[in-house]
Amino acid sequence: MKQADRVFSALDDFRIELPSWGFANTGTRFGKFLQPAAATTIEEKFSDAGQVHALTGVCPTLALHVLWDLPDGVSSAADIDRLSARYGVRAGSINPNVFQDQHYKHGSFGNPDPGVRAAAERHVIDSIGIASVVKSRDISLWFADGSNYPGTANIRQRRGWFIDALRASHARLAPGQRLLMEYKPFEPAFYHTDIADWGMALLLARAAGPQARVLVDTGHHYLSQNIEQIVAWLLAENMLGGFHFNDRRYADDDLTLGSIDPYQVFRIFHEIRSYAHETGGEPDIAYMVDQSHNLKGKIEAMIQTVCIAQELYAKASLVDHAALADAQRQTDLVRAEGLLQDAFATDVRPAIRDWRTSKKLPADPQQAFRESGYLERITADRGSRAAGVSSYA
Ligand code: RM4
Ligand code: MN
Ligand code: MN
Repeated sequence: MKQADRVFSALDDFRIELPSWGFANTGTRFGKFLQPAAATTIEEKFSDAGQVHALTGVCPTLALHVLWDLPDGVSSAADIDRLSARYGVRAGSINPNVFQDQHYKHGSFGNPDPGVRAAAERHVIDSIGIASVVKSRDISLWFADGSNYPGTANIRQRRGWFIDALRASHARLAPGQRLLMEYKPFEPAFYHTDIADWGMALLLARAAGPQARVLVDTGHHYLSQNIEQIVAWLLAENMLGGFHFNDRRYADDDLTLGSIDPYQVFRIFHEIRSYAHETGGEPDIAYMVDQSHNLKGKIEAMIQTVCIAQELYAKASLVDHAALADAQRQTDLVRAEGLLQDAFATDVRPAIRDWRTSKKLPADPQQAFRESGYLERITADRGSRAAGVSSYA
């Protein structure tokens, strides 16, 4: 296949979900810098995501956060159909929140208090109900559970509580729905985190039931960890459910995907393309962005992320798998490595522009956004209201 054809067919199948929280005012634990254009209602989040989808054509779904977007549970879900019809994006993964309420101070599924564990389980089960109402497939679980000081938590006992609550939650899934298990090494807990790495997430997903998979947030690894190897193993185990895209320099920084180490993202995509090539089937992976920019313009940052993801995915689709297998067989190390380096060094931007034009999309979505006047319009409309601050961070 010609290079341009490879890029076209790779992009045809590549969809990226946007996070509703990426359009809201967020900050660090030291403070927030408010943006007048930030979305403060779910309608504004749908509207902003609709802009990104209209310009890139590859972001048809919006991840929703139950506490921030659907505070009244199933009854707030009723409006989602109207918003989807109006703004052209559907509800994506449903993200329960079992970390912000005061009673979660010592954990949710791992809390020593059975009443709090039950409340967390109820919230996850309610979230599964919301997913059914808004016709979402994935319920994406991230737990802040952990402890700050040695000896203060019974790690094995908490693991058992997690298994019980995950099984009970999994039992409520409708056919076709999935539970995604996200892991994170530390923060907010600084001594132990109950689901700290992919091994723990994998074991818990297996214990939960057949519809559970692991979610890899690219920022949730220690420095220098080989993320593509984790991806390769999860693919081989048929346990890779999805990604949260972002980049990191120090810890869970939520920087723009590929802004620090684009070759890492390329290598992750290479493992996925290579798995598809070898098995002859596309793995079923939900690609989602998990970034909420404090300094960059939110919509611009999303467009930039989507374009970078497409570029790196397209580059990974250029690797010549037959030649690579041959070089690996012959242990021709320099040729094998060179095949990856050549693909990574290829400028795929002209082919991506052509792909966009062929889909009647703007060749440069960022420029099209700047020329659209949307940002000026929402800055004036939203900025004139009393500064509303959304609940996140
Ligand atoms: C975590 C993780 C989750 C996100 C929370 C707020 O670090 O990335 O996906 O929902 O932050
Ligand atoms: Mn995440
Ligand atoms: Mn994170």
